[in-house]
Order: sequence, then C-alpha cells, then structure tokens
Amino acid sequence: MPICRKKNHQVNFLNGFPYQELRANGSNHKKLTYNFRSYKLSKTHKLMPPITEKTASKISLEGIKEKVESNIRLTREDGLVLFASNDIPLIASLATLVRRRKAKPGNENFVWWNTNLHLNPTNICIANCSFCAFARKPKEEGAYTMSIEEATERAINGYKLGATEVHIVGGLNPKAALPYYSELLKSIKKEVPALHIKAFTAVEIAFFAKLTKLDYMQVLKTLKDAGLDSMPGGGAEIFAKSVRDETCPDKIAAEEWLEIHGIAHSLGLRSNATMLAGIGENQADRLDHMLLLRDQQDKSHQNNNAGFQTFIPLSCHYEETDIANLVEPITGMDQIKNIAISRLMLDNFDHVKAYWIQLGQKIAQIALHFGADDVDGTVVDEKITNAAGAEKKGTQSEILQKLIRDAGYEPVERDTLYNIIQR
Ligand code: V47
Repeated sequence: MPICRKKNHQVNFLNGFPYQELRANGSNHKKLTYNFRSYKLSKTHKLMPPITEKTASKISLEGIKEKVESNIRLTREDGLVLFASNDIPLIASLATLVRRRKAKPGNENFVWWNTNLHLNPTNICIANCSFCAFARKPKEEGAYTMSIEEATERAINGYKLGATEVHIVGGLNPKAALPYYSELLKSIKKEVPALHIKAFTAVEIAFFAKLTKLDYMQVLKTLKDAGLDSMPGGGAEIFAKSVRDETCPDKIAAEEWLEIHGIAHSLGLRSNATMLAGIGENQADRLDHMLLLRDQQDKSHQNNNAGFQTFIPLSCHYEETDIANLVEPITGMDQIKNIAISRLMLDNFDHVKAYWIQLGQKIAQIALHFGADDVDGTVVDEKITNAAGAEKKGTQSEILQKLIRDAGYEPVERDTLYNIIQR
C-alpha cells in the first residue's frame, strides 16, 4: 500500500476496474466478480448487501433499459451492472431519457447556467485532507482570513457584475466560525439583499456546532436568521468510511453529513450534494454514495421538507495535493459514467450538474448528452479547484452559453432555485 507523502498514511489505489466482465460464450449476459470494500454505515442507513454472482447474472442491460423506460427505480445491482458496462451509447440514451422526463414540459432542451461568484473568506483549516490544495495552516505562507468588510465588498462587487448568487465556503478556522459568519451574512444581506447566499458545507456546520456547543439545528437556525438561503453540496467527498479515513480523516462521517442536510431541508433550506471521484474509491463506493443520497432525499420528501436540488459529480484535480501520483487518476470515461449513472440512480433529484470548472469545458459539453442539465455558472473567483490545477477561473456568460448552444441545447439562465432569469 502506498504511503502518502505528507501525512504518512496509506492511500488506497483505485485498482483499475473493480468488476471483471466475464462474457459467457455467445451470451450477452454479463457476470461480475466483486471487489467490495467493507465499510461502516450508521444505524439509520442500512449496510447495502453485496450482490452475488447469482443475482447479478440475472440482471441484463436490456432489463435495466426496460425499467428506465417504465420509470421503475433502479437497484444497487442495476447500478453495478451499469458501472461495469461499456455500452456507452445505451447508457447515454437512457440518461438522456431520464433527463428529458425530469424537465418540465417544454423545457426538455434547456441547459441551466447561472451568474455566480465564489467567496472563500478563509483558507485556514484545521483539517488534513490529502486531496486539498486550498487549505493552509495558520502560520503557513499564503494563509488568509478576510475581514467582514473585505468579504462583503467582494459580494457587492459580484452583485454589481450581475451575480445572483454568492457561494460561500471556507476552511475550518476557529477564528472564522459561527460569530464571524453570522456577521458576514448579515452584512451581505444588508448591502445586497437580493443576492442569494448559498453557503457552508455540512462539514463547516458540524465544525461551528462543535465550537459553540450548539446542536446542528441551532447552528442552522442561527445562520438562516442571519441570511442563509441555501446550502451547497461540498464536503461529501466519498461516503465510504474506508475512503474518508484515508483521505479526509477529520471530516464528519457520512451519517452526519446526511443528517445535517436533512435538518437544513426541515428548515426549508434547499441544498445540493456532491461526490468527489478520483480519490481512491472504487465504483461500488460511488454507487453507494449515490444510494445514500437517494435514501436521504426520500426521507426529506416523505416529510414534505425542502430537499436536494442538484447532484454534482466532482473530479479530483491533483496538482499540489498529497494524493497526486498515489491514486489512479479519474478518466474521462469515469467522469461521463458518473454523470450518466447518477442521472439514472438518483431518480428523486431534479438536476445533475456538469461542473465545467472541474470537467473542463469539453467534457462538460459531452456530459450534457449523458444526463446533465446544468453547467453551474460563471464562477467568478473560484479557488478550491483552481489551487489544484483546474484549467481556468471564471468565464464569461457568453462563452458558457455558446458551449451549451454548440452542444445542441438551449442555454437558460437561472437563479439558485431554478427560476428563469430574464435580463
Ligand atoms: O467539498 C476539494 C472538492 C468541493 C479538490 O453545491 C476538490 O452548487 C477537485 O462543493 N479537486 C467544493 N475537487 C466544491 C463544491 C461545489 C462546487 C460547485 C457547485 C457546488 C454546489 C458545490 O471541492 C469540496 C471537495 O469535495 N475538492 N479539493 C480537488 N483537489
């Protein structure tokens, strides 16, 4: 097992394809062998049973196709078969079918984008995540914390440039926690009340709770009262405990991440959910990540609460990170499959985002034919992926719209809650 450069801990390699496809002579059936990691899930989320060769051999792509066409929920076994399949045209067409079905009548050809700004008020972070190139220790070169005035000024400038949303996340910095952010949200709302504040990963909410000894509900209520409008989907990484232990041991476990989003939904806050692929997980880990989100979304919907809006499959960038050269890098095919399979598995999510900052503009375009219906936005001042070597910072809305149009879709500007913006 390789040893991570800085932190001296072991990192799991993604050992190529976890399932070997065995084609029975002359048959289209695919038999699978499995390489499952065992991992712990909470009391509330049942451990997904591993599928056996016997059950897998009964599942065919044809059966999955029939289920998708009849709008029947796919099982974990179906998901594993999809990950193991290289029938890319079929996967694309099924994901596109679901994407069109999810759109409101008349909106089937829409691809959503928004005018947004990222604000990362501090990069000081007590956590040690091997994939992160953004975080700094307090005395490290490049460490910063913005004053409330500076951070507010940035939000005001973004608004003046047309942003409808500010996406605020930062490092886990004890000096910039609940009191700091309450003040910042109030200050932004006072200056630019129309700017939607989408802020804080569940990991930050848990950190604020720990420091203040408040519970998650109290922290979220405090932030909502200060101006929080919705939550982004970061900090989810890969839910599998084995991967979290290796790559982000200081972050909350899956069950807490899910619980915090459930509480936010109960307060009427919508949120997103991400999955960070390319950090040593296998395909079953990705699938189980999606299934845990589907489960939480069911719970939020059953309680008539707000829920997740959008699933965002992220792709690790490795420059300046501790896992560069230690995990097998994510490929274009992984990225496309993550988009398409998430569209198929997450039948209770309205949107799947092709986050162009991480996919690059070319793969993002292709992803629109694999079930994605959103490209995120102009993303002025993105720092997290940029620190790890992403191609570009923000882009012009004209370029985004051209990208969408050239892929054969109609670009539609949205606000955070998917209302159409007309300028
Ligand atoms: O939580 C960290 C990931 C996330 C790296 O909700 C990395 O609308 C790639 O959550 N390479 C932050 N990714 C970004 C995020 C997000 C982005 C866009 C839209 C929304 C939304 C949410 O970025 C982190 C982590 O999972 N990340 N380091 C890296 N080296």
